[in-house]
Amino acid sequence: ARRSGFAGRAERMFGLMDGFLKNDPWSLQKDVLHHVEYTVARSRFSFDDFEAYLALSYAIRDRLIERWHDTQVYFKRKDPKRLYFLSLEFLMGRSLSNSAVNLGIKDQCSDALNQLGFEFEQLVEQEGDAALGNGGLARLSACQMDSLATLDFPAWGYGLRYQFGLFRQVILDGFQHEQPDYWLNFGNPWEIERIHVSYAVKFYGAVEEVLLNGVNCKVWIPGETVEAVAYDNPIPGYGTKNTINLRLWAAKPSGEGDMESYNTGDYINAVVNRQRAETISSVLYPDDRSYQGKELRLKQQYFFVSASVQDIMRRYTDSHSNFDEFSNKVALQLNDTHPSLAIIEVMRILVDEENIEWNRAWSIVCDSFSFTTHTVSSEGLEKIPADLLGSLLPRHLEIINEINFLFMEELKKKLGLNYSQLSQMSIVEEGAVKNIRMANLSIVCCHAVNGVSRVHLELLKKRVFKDFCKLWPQKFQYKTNGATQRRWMLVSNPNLCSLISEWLGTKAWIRDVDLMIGLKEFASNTDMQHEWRMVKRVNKMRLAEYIEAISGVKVSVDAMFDVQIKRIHEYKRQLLNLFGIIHRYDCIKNMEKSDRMKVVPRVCIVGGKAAPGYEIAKKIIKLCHAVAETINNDPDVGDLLKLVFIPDYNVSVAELVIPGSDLSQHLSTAGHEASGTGSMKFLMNGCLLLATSDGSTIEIIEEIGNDNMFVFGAKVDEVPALREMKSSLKAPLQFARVVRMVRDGYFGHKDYFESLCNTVENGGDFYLLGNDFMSYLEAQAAADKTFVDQENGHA
Ligand code: F58
Repeated sequence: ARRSGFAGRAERMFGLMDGFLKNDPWSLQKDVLHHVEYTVARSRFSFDDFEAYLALSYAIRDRLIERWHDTQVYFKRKDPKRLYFLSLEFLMGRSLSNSAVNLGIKDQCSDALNQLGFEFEQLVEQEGDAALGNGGLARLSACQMDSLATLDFPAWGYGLRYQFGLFRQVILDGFQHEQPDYWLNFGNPWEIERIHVSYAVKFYGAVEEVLLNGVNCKVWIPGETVEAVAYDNPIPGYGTKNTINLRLWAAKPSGEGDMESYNTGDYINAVVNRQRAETISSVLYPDDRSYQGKELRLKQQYFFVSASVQDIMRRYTDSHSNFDEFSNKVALQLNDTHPSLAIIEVMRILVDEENIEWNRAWSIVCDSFSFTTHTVSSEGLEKIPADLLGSLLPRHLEIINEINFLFMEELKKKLGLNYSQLSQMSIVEEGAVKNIRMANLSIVCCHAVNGVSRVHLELLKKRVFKDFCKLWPQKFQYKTNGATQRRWMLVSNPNLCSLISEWLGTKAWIRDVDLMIGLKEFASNTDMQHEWRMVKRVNKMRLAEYIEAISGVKVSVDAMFDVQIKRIHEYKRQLLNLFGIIHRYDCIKNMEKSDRMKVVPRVCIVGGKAAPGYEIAKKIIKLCHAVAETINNDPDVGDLLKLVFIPDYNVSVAELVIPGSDLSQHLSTAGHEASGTGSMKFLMNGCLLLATSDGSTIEIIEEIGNDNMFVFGAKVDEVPALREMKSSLKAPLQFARVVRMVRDGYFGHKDYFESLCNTVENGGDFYLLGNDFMSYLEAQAAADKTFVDQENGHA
């Protein structure tokens, strides 16, 4: 209730300010031509698609800036509690279409362009993705920014402006190769460089004790300084003027100490060394699950945290003379543990620079910070070698040790001298290499810890953070992930949206997705079914064209489009999908010709990137290509079965694939996917799900009912026992047969695939593919049946 009251006030306030810039096609066209001539510096009588894309983007950005200013002025005056979302990753994808849609000016833009001889949809294709993240966690950050803006929150996101985003995946002879993502090479019209918003970030050096006003104080004398420069990316809400900011930091050499190094005489070396500062924000780490304690990664984390915290504190102290109100005005939300050094940085500033007494600083920090975890296994938790942290950030290590000391003392009082438990909960992991456990640090210092689905919270309670949950049950909660319907329907599937708005008689569902339930009453309406199917068919045709363009494979839109797109990982079990496809192929080959008529034709689509060092994941990609090569060229099979791998999967590819899918697969071994968000995007687009009972799927099943999806496989609670029994379980014959085909070289590359086969046989099979195989095939058969029913008008 508080939120909507607030939103109402914001709306009234924003309503008072009518922008300078008009949004009719004529004004837009004038602005586009202005930018062609004066920003892109091309003649307004001759410019190409890319230049038109740039000019249109600048024209839209002007409108974003206007709203952004109004938003900042409004919130500055109101001084509400602000939400700061700190994340090392944001997968924003493209901005043009999304901005035009959220500003409500897409049709006007189209009209303006048509008169100039350009097409909006074609210009959209000129934009590269902003891929500043790996996978689900990073795309969730982007969706959350859209929601925060739309729901009128006074929120800002903070992140890193990597010069190279997630690597580009190039497939050569079926093998993945990685290439740098030169996303900034042609400029980025969506960002605003703020050279005057910059902060010095310090590293290395030592801590010294000095006497200040008769008191012994710790002073950190850093050894290196780098400058953080802000790049702002305005994020518009839908149906509101609220436009929030995503502030990304880039590293630049610092001007500090220039004279000294130049005076030493080695001018060239001094300049070259300074330039090295830029490496801090140069590249995103492409690992989607685990960490190595790398110095550069730690530098990135602290660089981003230090700049963000300085910026946040500056904004706070602009209007407050002390820190009494800090936690009432500032909420710092950490996206996983990657930005958790922010906690220590705030503590350090309060204690060392603001001279606030430790206990008071501690309570300000605990009240301000909360964090979300996206991990299900203890092995996936982030650890940083204490030596590394101590050399890069000596004062921060001291503060961590002090926090841990006080925490251990408190624990001893509560638990007694239970050393095993104390050592498990300690922030510092003792051993040959001393590590700082960033999750333990975050739990101890934050007032709230949240999981990303209901079962995720249960797993946190039962396994990952068992002891902490017992100690502080009130801290732990969950917020099941979501996906924004603005990006995943309005931008990517406008025809379906028009249909929904027409049948519902309102567009209100675009801000409040629950209203889509109203469609239920039309579910059996044959007109609606027909229209729905036509929309799907057009989307499938578009996807089929794309598939042919990238792979040369012609696919029939009458076939079921069966899709699995996500990062390649053993736990996500793309291998189970491939084994299912091989089984299907084998069945078709071995059946009587007359029976082939009964086979439901399928186009199996797989896409995703493997982390560059993840050998098994790379082999899965190669196997997919090898199987596709055999199947797609087998005349016995024809249109009954096709397999295509979509290279370089990213947000904009997902926007094309999802609306054209009939069935989507989410096959994680139960208990391994913290939530999963892909399934939600498919569902919104009227696609059936074939999934294990894992992560958010469990809640989806409760919402839509078991009979509206194909659920298979072991349940979360069954998995541990199955793993224990694994060596005594015999894999079904059908499973053994498909693995044997791969082992024996049916798809070539016999030696190369051997280690892949070993992961699922000989007592291996940690992810239980053999165990789940038969129920997977049953679910697939049920999907076939439903698809035929639907084609016959029974669905
Ligand atoms: C994902 N985590 C979860 N991590 O796997 C997924 O179940 C969940 O839906 C999603 O977060 C959003 O909550 C994930 O994507 C990463 O990519 C990290 C990036 C940095 C390195 C460690 C993994």
